[in-house]
Amino acid sequence: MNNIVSLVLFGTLIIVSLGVQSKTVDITQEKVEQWRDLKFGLFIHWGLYSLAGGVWNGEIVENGYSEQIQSHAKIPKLEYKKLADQFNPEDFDPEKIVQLAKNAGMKYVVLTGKHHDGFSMFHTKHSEYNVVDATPFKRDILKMLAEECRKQGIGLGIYFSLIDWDFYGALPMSDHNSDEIPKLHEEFNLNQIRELMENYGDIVEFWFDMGKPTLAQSEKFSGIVRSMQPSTMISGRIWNNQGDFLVMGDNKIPSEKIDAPWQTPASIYNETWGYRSWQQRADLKGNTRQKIASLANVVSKGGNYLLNIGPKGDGSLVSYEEELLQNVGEWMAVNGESIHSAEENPFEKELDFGYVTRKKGRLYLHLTDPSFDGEISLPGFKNPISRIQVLGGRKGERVSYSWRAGCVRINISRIQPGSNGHRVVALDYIGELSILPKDIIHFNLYGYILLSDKNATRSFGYAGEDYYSMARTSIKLTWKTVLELGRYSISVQCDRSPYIYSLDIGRRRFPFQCKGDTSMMLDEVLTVSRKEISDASIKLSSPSYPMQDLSLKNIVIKIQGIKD
Ligand code: H79
Repeated sequence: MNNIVSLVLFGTLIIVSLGVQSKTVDITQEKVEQWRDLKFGLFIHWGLYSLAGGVWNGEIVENGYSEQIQSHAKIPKLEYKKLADQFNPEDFDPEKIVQLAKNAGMKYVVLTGKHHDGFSMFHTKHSEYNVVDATPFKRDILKMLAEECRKQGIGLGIYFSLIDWDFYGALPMSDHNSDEIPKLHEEFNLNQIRELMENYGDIVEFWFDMGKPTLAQSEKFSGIVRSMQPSTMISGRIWNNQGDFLVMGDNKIPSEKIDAPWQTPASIYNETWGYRSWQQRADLKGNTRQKIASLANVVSKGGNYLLNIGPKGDGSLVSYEEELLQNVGEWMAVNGESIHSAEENPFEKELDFGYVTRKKGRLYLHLTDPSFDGEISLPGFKNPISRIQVLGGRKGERVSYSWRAGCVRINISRIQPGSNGHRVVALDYIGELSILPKDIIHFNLYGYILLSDKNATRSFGYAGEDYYSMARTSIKLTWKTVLELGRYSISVQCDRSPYIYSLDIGRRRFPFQCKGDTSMMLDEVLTVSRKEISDASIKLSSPSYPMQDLSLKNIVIKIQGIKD
């Protein structure tokens, strides 16, 4: 009797816990998908440093970013804090800023809630050094922006520096910003994160930055965000691989697609994020085109582009930045469909004419060079084409193409330049997209298929403990092979590693471990019942975080027919 009761209880428990587990997974996937769909956001670096604008005591401060002038000009804390007495941004117009972002095709805005100087642009109970208690303005900037975002229907994100040049319990400023976080400072940060997650509505992304937290601290900070709003995406700069999305280095775009959520934060000028009065603001057209190309580049690699402006201390916008966003908006009004909800480049490599994004039934070919004139070809593309047109082109105007040796050639020479020179050609195709891979691995002369590091395609990620340890990782190896009908044995050889890997061939999964000795035969047999191109891949069987390196060296897999 007792046994039956406990069995029943046990059964119920399993069901409950499975239920909870699968729900968490669903939420995570959904939040990732929603975030990936945002594609384009507005970053705003604004704070006390904006009043200084890159000048201190009448002198230009050339080194470093202007939002870090306190550090770069070695300004004593009490001197710097006096900026708060002058912070009265009468020209701050959240309605205009949000409208500008929306018109540029951006789906959310991220404001510097607290930068390294420790000044809070929101009302906090935990320090008086904030925009409500320490300035003549006396209003909560973050709240004003949050309300406006809600009104106009776009998302809000918060930037939060993990270092603090004001808080007495934090380490003093360093020249690297990768400072440890003492206990008192940790508690202060935890309290502020809680306030931010509680008082400003839904937060689409929480943008932690810099510092060198311990793993336990990264877990605590991100844990609060997750427990209070499970749908908030957390930046990788929470460090120790605890983020929900990878943040590339400032203004950096990876050279390959990344198969996990990631973002490029970009400033309008490479030299600064915060307002700099003496900044060179040249070639607006060229800079606009470069930002559009970067946006297309990022989206073609599956990422999200966060473009920054640095308003002045009085809250007004720099006209160069405003115009740049308006220009991007004009381009987006015509070409936005190639960005929003678009997926990454389906081709193995980047193509030389520019970037490719796609939707079901449609490829977008981004011609970044306004003078490009000639033919483009799409390697391995075989689908029948129903129409090719340039976005924003004259109604009914089609782009001509021809097939040569099984390869499509698209004739660009008669296409008019679109707005801002970055033209997008939309190619409509019929059926499921199928691109014939270049390197298909067949049976070799000895009658087996050999998959190794040398003939694999590698998927990259980035991981690390802090700003300075971030490095490229290999997260997946893939091969395209053709197997004939039959039964096959699989043997594996690789250097010793502590992890369990899964080798997927078509829909079959073969887990294995690397003991480091000679080649070992896997127990299970692979049966192939249909001859077709199939993917083979190796991943970590249960990675601790999405971008974990495979730590797999000298892998050789041999697939050999079994003679009955
Ligand atoms: O908010 C922006 C920067 O202020 C912040 N992150 C972006 C989004 C940031 N803080 N620190 N860092 C980025 C990295 C610091 C790099 C440094 Fe340097 C190396 C600081 C001093 C030497 C680069 C070169 C920045 C200033 C000079």
